[in-house]
Amino acid sequence: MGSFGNPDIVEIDTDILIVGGGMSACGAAYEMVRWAPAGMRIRLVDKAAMERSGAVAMGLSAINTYLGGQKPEDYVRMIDNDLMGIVRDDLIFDVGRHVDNSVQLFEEWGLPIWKQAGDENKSLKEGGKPVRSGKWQIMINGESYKVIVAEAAKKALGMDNIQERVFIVKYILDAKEENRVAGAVGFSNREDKIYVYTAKAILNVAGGAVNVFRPRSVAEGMGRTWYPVWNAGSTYAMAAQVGAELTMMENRFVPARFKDGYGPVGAWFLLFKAQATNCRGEVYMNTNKEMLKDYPPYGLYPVPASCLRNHLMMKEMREGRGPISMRTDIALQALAKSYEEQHGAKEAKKMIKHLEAEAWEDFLDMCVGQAGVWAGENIEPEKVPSELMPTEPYFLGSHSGCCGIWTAGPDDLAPEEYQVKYKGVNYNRMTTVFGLFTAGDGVGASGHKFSSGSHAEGRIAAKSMVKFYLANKDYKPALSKSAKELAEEIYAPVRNYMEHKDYTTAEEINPHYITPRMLQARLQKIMDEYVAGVSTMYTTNVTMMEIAVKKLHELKIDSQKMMARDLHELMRAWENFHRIYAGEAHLRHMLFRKETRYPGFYYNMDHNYIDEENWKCFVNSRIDPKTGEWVAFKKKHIDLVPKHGADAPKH
Ligand code: SFD
Ligand code: AMP
Repeated sequence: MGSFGNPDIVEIDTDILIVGGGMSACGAAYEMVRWAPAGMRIRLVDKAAMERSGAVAMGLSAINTYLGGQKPEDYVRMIDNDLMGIVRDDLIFDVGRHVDNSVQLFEEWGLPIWKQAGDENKSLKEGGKPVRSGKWQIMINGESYKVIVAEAAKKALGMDNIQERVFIVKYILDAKEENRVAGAVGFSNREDKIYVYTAKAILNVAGGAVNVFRPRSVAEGMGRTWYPVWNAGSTYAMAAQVGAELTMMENRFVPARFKDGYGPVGAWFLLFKAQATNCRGEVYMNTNKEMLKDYPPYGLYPVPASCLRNHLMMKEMREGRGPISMRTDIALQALAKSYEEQHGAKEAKKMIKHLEAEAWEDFLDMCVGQAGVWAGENIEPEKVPSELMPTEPYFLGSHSGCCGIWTAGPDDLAPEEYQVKYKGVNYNRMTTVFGLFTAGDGVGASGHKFSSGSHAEGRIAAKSMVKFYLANKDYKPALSKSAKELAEEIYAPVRNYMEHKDYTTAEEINPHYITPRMLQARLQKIMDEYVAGVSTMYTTNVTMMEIAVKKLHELKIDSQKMMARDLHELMRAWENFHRIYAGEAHLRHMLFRKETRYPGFYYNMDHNYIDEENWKCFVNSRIDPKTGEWVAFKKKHIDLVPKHGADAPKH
């Protein structure tokens, strides 16, 4: 173990600190350099290696947000409906009007984007028409998507300004100025080093939260989930701990995914036009259509919301008509038949081979584990269907969910209620803690950004941060805790281990400490069984949630006894601290909202209905950083784009 346990403390002063190296961070790094005045110092810190960090690590096969000439207003309407009417129109519109430029840059940097016949050699910028899987989505050859985007960010920022494999543990408030972020602290997961940063502004973009709930995967498969296992709710926890207002943390995303491999379904539903059926071969989206009428106006939109699609599927599962199957067989055979009819047998043969390759590539590009399941189970998708399953819940603000942090909107769109001002000036994407910004999964109440929108939002935040820096150049951060105190706090799990390890002969069993793995299992069990996880088929009630509050309280006390035998385990310990906070925020918001806004994501059986009159509002919460007290409250929702009236799309 060498000198492990006596970390060097490295203090770094910078102007801007970017925490995370994912899509938002890469967008921010690229954009910030373009606006930064000479001499402005920027530093990016990622817990992993940027080429393969975050949600896009494995690559993607589609870019889910590319407007390509469609109106941002329509993009707002689609998202408003998908997230059951409670979103921030200003933030969404802002992403909508900027996102295409990010996609065009990806192409310029080398990302292959599928084009329609005849446009193969025309870039998007030159007017080349992409192959659309859906109204908003385009297909890519994206195995190396993240590598390409990270390379551009690294080139812009320079490797001297980037630190990889440093895990940020917490933000630190200024010692002199109320509600102002002054720095961050973290540790290397490769060397025995603690880093203490001071900064004038911080971008908090450490992704969403996975593995708060017990996953469906078991034993050695536990590392398999849909969203990235290494994103542990740091974004939400670290912001909440310094007093940033969270919003819509009651929202979660429960995607329907290919069973066991967690392969995404979008390309199958949208590009290959597959349908999902119950054990009798019935298409539940048709047979259960009437259920959509229970949720006006959302259920009546041309494309039912993601949670409502689940709602219709779950009825089949609950009533014993599972398994649910994606009819890849029917879809591919239908496409093959149409090729034969249109192009003749010889040409069709080539086209069918190509089609089958595309079906595999969808997973090879984005979720290689699913291709592994197909290979391992001898599944030929053109011959047999594959099972679908709703996954365990995830917290995210960039995909089809909208939990996150409350932020300022753009000056030209955000009404007074949606602005956050520092010294009288509104700063787009600033949280309610001055100097602390966020993007991507961090920004609440504005889902469906996906990879491209997160990149664009990182760029939006970056520009705003430069404005903040310029207006507040004289600020000198003063940390409210000494570097030594912070180092001791971070290494507490190491101390727990060192001090008590010789007490028993079985290293993992000890009355004085608990392994991060065990603590995580306990958190997941509480969340799963009481807070509407898979074991109760996503149902809970007020009594169950109140029990969970007590259990989480005990868990938090015991979490102080987590141990760490090495740097990797230390990271596991701190990920758990973050997961607990993210989980608690979710629970507290769910308890506060007295309705079931997202049937199909979770059901509060004491209030199993939508109450538009009383609950068409944001639920926000805040921890008082001085007392640790957590309060939840309502915040007014404002429609800026007309929704279900005359302007709404027709069936
Ligand atoms: O098929 C710390 N996503 C999809 N987006 C698309 O555009 N198309 C798709 O096809 C999408 N699909 C999909 C997607 C994700 C996944 C996992 C799969 C399939 C299998 C969503 C996007 O990927 C997602 O919206 C964005 O990536 C979100 O961006 P951002 O920046 O909010 O998060 P990130 O990229 O995960 O990056 C997080 C970074 O933070 C680091 N980090 N660093 C320091 N300290 C800490 N404490 C940290 N904690 C985390 C991470 O290392 C990472 O760099 S489909 O399903 O629809
Ligand atoms: P997914 O693969 O489920 O993450 O979805 C990728 C994209 O396709 C997202 O924009 C989803 O909203 C969209 N999508 C997935 N399934 C459907 C469906 N059945 N109908 C309409 N849109 C869908």
